[in-house]
Amino acid sequence: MEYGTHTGTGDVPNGVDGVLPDASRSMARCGADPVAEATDSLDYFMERFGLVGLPNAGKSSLYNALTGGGALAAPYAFATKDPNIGVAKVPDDRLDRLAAMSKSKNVVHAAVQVVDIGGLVEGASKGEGLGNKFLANIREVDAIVLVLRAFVDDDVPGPSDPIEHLRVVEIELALADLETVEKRLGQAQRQAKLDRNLIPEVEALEAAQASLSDGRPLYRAGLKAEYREALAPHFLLTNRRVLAVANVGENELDTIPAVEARLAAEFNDAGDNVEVIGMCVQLEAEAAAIDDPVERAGVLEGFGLGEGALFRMVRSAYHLLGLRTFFTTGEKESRAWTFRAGSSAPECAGRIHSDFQRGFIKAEVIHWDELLELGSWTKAKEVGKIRVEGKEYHPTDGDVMEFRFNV
Ligand SMILES: Nc1nc2c(ncn2[C@@H]2O[C@H](COP(=O)(O)OP(=O)(O)O)[C@@H](O)[C@H]2O)c(=O)[nH]1
Ligand SMILES: [Mg+2]
Repeated sequence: MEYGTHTGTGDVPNGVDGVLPDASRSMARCGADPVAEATDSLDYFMERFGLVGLPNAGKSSLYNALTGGGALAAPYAFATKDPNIGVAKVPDDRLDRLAAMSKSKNVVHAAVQVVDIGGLVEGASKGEGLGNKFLANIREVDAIVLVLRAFVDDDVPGPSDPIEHLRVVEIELALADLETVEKRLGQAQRQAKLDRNLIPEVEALEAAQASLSDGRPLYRAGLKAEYREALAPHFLLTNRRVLAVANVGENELDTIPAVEARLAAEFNDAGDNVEVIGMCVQLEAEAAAIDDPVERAGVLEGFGLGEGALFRMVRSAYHLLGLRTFFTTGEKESRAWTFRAGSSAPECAGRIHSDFQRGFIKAEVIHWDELLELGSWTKAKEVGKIRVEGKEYHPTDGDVMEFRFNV
């Protein structure tokens, strides 16, 4: 019987079989850094963003800016050897302030996986380019980042109108989905004659078919929530949220607001499913490659990019997926943890370790800004500002928590 708390010290219980991936289990035996262990296990629930777009839109440049440079690349030991999958951290000023308050030795930001999905060309849905491999990769992501070229450069082949890029990309994705939907629809219609429970699925598939055969992706189709849910098991490419990035040229930074407005108007039927952001990927990538934050800030300033668009982009993508953050903070470590909006306290505890969820007893909670104002956990406790919450509690974005559990 173990009884413990998690206080942001990163001391995940050791010797728990069947929970951590093999690599980190053996690392535990070698007495490796517990933080590295925990981050390895995190790969298992990190959300994935897939970069999708036509050749020369700037996908690989954006991928490098997000995962390879000094700005956002997260210090995660990464299990996969796939050069097209990387990790970007989610910048969060609240975490930095909590870490300063606790004088934490370690600061660990939340992170997302980024996948550079090459191979989308006109005709991809009919097997052109990478065809099926492309489609398989894209099915594995939680959200799609459409990279749409808006820069003019005679040395780089291809159209430079983002709307033209968007048209081609959307047609390919919609046609691929149409094929999946029609295959299933025929089957479901036959089965529904014997099993009336399948009727809602048939209706959802019919609604999807109507939109897709007009070349309209499902994120624009205004499908009701029940339909989108009924379609979820089919892993359709366009039944998910989209972040559209317009890649504007380095000499056209002043056009960013106009390009964003034009694209946003183009997505006026997509509601909350799409967010639009304009940036110059090349300049962002150059700045991101600089490790020293002060020097990097200077370069961004010099380019006229403010804090840079990468931060804004990752934050938008994170929110688009309905992801929220809770914190743990202590001298050893302050850390941001990702959870889905609406999760319960035990589910949040499970983000740290499955034992915390299984043996959940209670959570001690305070909102980050209140804690910061009081100056320390001890002080907050003294003045009775730490709440004790049970299994039914649903944490909110910005909660700082300690869990008590029993395994
Ligand atoms: N001038 C200019 N060139 C860019 C910009 N972004 C990307 N490129 C160039 O466009 C080419 C294609 O970019 P890449 O990231 O490889 O595109 P991908 O095919 O979508 O992966 C490369 O030569 C980049 O250097 C930009 O903002 N301005
Ligand atoms: Mg590329």
